[in-house]
Amino acid sequence: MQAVLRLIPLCMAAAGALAEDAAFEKREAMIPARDGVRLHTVLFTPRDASGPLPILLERTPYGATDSEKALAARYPHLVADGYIFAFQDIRGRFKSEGQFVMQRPPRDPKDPRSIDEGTDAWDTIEWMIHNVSGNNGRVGILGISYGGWLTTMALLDPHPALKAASEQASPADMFLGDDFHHNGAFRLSYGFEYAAMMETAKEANTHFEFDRADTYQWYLDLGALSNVNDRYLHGTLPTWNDFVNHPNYDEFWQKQAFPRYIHSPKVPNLNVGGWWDQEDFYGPLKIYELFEKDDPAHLNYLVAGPWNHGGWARMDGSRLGEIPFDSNTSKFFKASIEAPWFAYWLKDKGARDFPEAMVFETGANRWERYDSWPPRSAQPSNLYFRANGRLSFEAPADDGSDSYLSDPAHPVPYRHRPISPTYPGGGWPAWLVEDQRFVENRPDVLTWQTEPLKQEVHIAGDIMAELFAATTGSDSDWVVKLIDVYPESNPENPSLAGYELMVADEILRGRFRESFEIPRPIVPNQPTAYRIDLHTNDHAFAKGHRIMVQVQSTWFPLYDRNPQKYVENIFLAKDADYQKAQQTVYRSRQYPSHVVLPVVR
Ligand code: PG9
Repeated sequence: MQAVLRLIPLCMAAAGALAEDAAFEKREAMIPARDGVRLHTVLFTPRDASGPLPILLERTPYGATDSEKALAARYPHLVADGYIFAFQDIRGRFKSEGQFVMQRPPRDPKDPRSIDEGTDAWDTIEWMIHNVSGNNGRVGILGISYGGWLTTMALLDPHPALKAASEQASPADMFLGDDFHHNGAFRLSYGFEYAAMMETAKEANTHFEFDRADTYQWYLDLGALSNVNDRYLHGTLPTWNDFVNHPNYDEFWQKQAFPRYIHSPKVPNLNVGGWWDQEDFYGPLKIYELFEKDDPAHLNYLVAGPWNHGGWARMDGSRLGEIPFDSNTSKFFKASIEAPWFAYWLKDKGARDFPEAMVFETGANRWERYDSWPPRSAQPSNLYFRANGRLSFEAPADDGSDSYLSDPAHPVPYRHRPISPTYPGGGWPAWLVEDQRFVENRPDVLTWQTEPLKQEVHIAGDIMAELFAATTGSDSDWVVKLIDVYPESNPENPSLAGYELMVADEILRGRFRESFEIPRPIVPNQPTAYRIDLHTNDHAFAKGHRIMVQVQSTWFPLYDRNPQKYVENIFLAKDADYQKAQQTVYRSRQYPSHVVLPVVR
């Protein structure tokens, strides 16, 4: 890409020097993008630099970091190593000009006037290397989640001065696996609350005001999704309207998803994900996989740790909820992975000895270095649903099934009630590690489990659920959860006695079982095969623990309720469309429902 930057007169407005003893000189700049829109950027230059320094750029829709205190709290390890830091509001948010578009799709490169977040990053880098004094001509970019997505956008057609990146928890596909949908099932509470947060006010992250303390009850009282615009939003939030207008995996979703744009990496990139990321776990693993397809220069790397969304930056990583990890995994990440990564590429310090995949094995609580991900050593092993709630590595020799009534009027809560709003705080950040006993005895949750394990079962790699199921309805959701059950007596950590820890999970909206583009009704009462990708993991089920699988058809209000009757567009369904359905999960010779585990020992 040619630089078409219009270098308008330097618009660096000194924001006033900080206190005399401040470690950084702070400046604010309105950096011009190629279409004239100016992007608000806060720049921190170390006062004690002994020579030129690289610039680290973080772009965000949530309000650029603008205090030295916040910078030091966010990047202590990188501050210690010495960088110029640049924090930028993306277009249309906070103090930047222009129009915010939720996940603005990559531009058409044939149109020279087109812009996207990649060109904004490009123009910012071009401006900075010419206008920020004391820089060494090299720029790194990093960010978490939306910031990770902005980082990935900067990698599609990177500026030549961009020499290192770390995409962290970036979404990759909002219909298939990240914040807004999983396998076509709509993430109701997240989608609604996030759209309200981002599109209610330009210079604020707005939290929707619920009039119920338990949002489970609020969403249930809401009824059909068509009531959202009728009662509350009245068409004012573009993102909500996009949800309504694009119920299938159409061009709208495909043109903002990364598979069609990511090719061979041109910039070294450290992809970072958390095993219990409640928002974007699919994304970083998918981005790693896409870049990995053609990486002859070996520029693409993976880190996966025992974290929730951004946990490596926001908490010490020695535990998540009740689950201990025996060491400060975030400190390890910052000091031993992230800092050396940028120091090597931007400052020529250290050695290029990064493992291809640095992965934390939960359960055993240790870091493992792999030369590929998923590891080649894993053996796919089927764990079958059997009679009397048993799970076994032996296939069923008899016929059988289990069933439950799924009632949209009484959906299974996804975490303990009362369910606080998604943001800020509350139970959202650690819900994936909540003890699943709170739903185990519900009549609409089926459970199968192994005997206590005689030896450890270590899985590393990709997990798949192969479900054979029938419904009396003509559409249905299927949720599968893989759970590590702790022994009833757990002297090492009594608070975990009998604990049911979810290690993998996913939902599939049945209408999309054959195609995400073209939904089809389910034939009622007919055993039907469903493949549900439970993604990738590295977990040791310890000796004495059990492996458990649960199946259910609602997970509320994380996912909207499936009416269980086929309608063209669930966002337009009426209250009367929601109906009960009798669900049957088969565990027979002909229909042997099972999960496929990548067993390494
Ligand atoms: N999960 C958030 C998000 C990223 C991208 C798009 C929409 C939402 C985030 O934490 O930034």
